[in-house]
Amino acid sequence: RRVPFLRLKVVGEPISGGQPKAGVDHAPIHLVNAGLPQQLKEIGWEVHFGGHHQFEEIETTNDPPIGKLKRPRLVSSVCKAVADTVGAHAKNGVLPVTIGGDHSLAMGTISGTFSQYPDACVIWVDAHADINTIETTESGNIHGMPVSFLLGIGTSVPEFSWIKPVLRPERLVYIGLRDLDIGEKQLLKQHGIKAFSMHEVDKYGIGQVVEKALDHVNPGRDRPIHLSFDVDALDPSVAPSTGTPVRGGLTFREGHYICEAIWETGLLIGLDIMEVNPSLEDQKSVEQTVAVGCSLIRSALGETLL
Ligand code: 4U7
Ligand code: MN
Ligand code: MN
Ligand code: MN
Repeated sequence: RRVPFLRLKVVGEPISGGQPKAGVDHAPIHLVNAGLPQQLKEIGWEVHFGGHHQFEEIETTNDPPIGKLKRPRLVSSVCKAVADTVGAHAKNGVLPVTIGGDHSLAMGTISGTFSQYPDACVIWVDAHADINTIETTESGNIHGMPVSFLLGIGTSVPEFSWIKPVLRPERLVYIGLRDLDIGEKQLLKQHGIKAFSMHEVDKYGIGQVVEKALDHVNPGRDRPIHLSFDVDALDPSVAPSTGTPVRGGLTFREGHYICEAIWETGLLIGLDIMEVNPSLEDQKSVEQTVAVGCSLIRSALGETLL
C-alpha cells in the first residue's frame, strides 16, 4: 500500500487555538525553511507544499468558552477545514503529512484519513493521552481532548458534531505516555484502550513495544495506519521546544525507531507531527527541535540508515 506521492500539507495561522502558548502555529514554516521539502525529494518523494496560510479566513471574533473548552469555535472550524483537505488528499492517493500546530488538529487529520480508510488504526505517540472530555478536562485546552472526540465519548458538544466517532477503542494504541490526568486514566481503563507507557518502553525495549502495539491494533498487518506523533513524547533533552514538556521521555533513537518500524509495515496512510513550538526555549533548542521534527518525518517516509 505504498503511496507514490507525498503532499506535504502545511497548516497555517490560527492553529494554536487548542492550547494557550503562542508560536506553535509557526512550526510548519520552520520545518519548511529547515529544508524538509528538499530532504523528502532526496529520498524519492514528489512533494506538494500546501502553503502556510490556508486557514486565515477563519475568523472568530466571538468565541466564548463552552463549558471549560477554550476557543471551541475556532478550533472546530480549523479542524473541519483540515479534515476536508486531508480527506481529499487521501482520496486522491496522496499521503497527507500534517505539521502542527497543536494536537487538537488530529481531530481534523484523523477524520480526514478515516473518511477514506474506515478500517484504519491509529498509533498515538505522546507523553499525554489527549483523551479528556468536556467532563474531565481541567485545563479546557482542546489539544488535550482530540481522542475523546474521535472516539465519541463524553457529552457531545454541538459545535463539534461534524466529528464522527470514526475511531474504535481497539483500533487505538498509545506509546510513550507518562503524564495522564486522573480522569484520563479512568477513561483508558473504562474503554479498554491499550497503552505502552514509558514503563513498558523501559521494560520491553522499543522494538518489542512497537511489535506489541502493532499486534494489538493490526494483528494481520493489513490495516492502514495513521501515525499521530506529538514531539513531547520525546524527552525534553531531545525536543525542548514544545508547550507541555514532561521529563523521562523517549530517546532520539526510540522516537525514530517507531517511525522507521511503521514505515516498514508499508501501511502508513497518514502522518502528523505535532506540538513543535519554535517560540519556546533558546535558539539552539528551537533548531534542535525543528531538526528532530524533520528527521522523524523522513524516518516515517522511508529514509534508511544504510
Ligand atoms: B498534548 C493536559 F492537564 N492533560 O488536558 C490537559 F496535563 O497535545 C495536557 O499532548 C494536555 O500536548 C497535553 O491540558 C496536550 C494537562
Ligand atoms: Mn498530544
Ligand atoms: Mn503531549
Ligand atoms: Mn504538548
